[in-house]
Amino acid sequence: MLTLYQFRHSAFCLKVRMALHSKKIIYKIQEVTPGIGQIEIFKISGQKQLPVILDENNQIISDSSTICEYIDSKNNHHKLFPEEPYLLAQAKLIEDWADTTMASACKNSLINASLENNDLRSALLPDEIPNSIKEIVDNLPLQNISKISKAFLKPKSNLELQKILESLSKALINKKFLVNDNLSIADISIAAQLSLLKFPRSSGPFLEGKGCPEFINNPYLDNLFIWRDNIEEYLFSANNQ
Ligand SMILES: N[C@@H](CCC(=O)N[C@@H](CS)C(=O)NCC(=O)O)C(=O)O
Repeated sequence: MLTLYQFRHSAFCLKVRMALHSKKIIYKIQEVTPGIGQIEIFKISGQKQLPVILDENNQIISDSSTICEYIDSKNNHHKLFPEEPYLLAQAKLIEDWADTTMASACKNSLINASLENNDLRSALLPDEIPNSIKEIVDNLPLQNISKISKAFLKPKSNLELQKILESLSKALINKKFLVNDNLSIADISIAAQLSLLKFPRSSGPFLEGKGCPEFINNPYLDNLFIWRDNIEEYLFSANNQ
């Protein structure tokens, strides 16, 4: 069986889980501890980032885009990368934007939000970390760090992301999928990064609905988060396991 090495709350790992579910591929998860656990990842894959997969033939693949292309080639159920060149180009351009510009803006926003919110900060720690240590992290006096970090983070990048996502939200009012009329890598990549702004059901009860207040409380983004929840529901619902 295929093994996915992951960090529980990584958007790139969620992207791969979504791709695996869309192709109805059975897999097992190996949670990796940030830092120490990445030494093993480096040994097996030659780099330290997650996600990484190990397939039935002991082949190791890293990078979510490469992994998704590999997953898509495994069977013909729900092609994630459209065959028609124009649609393929559209899907890949959206995937690339989600994985780069969007990913870094979402990460900045989440870091900022978690500096200000104790609950969010401890819920994001890996499950294996004992509660006693989580409590210490909860009580760290991070308010001053928060002020310093705000001075370094560019608030502009957050506003630009909000504007683009508002357009996307509007564009998706009468549309189920971003490219043509089928689920593609474009939908999965955007939906996965949105998890950092407002955690979906698949992030578990402690995180579901939490995230970055300026996105969660923006009424123009309601439709986008509903669209994301529908995609999650469709991929992760019991009858699609
Ligand atoms: N381009 C990579 C990015 C993966 C990535 O940034 N992974 C993060 C987790 S979200 C990571 O492993 N960070 C730990 C590190 O860089 O040491 C992909 O698409 O898989």
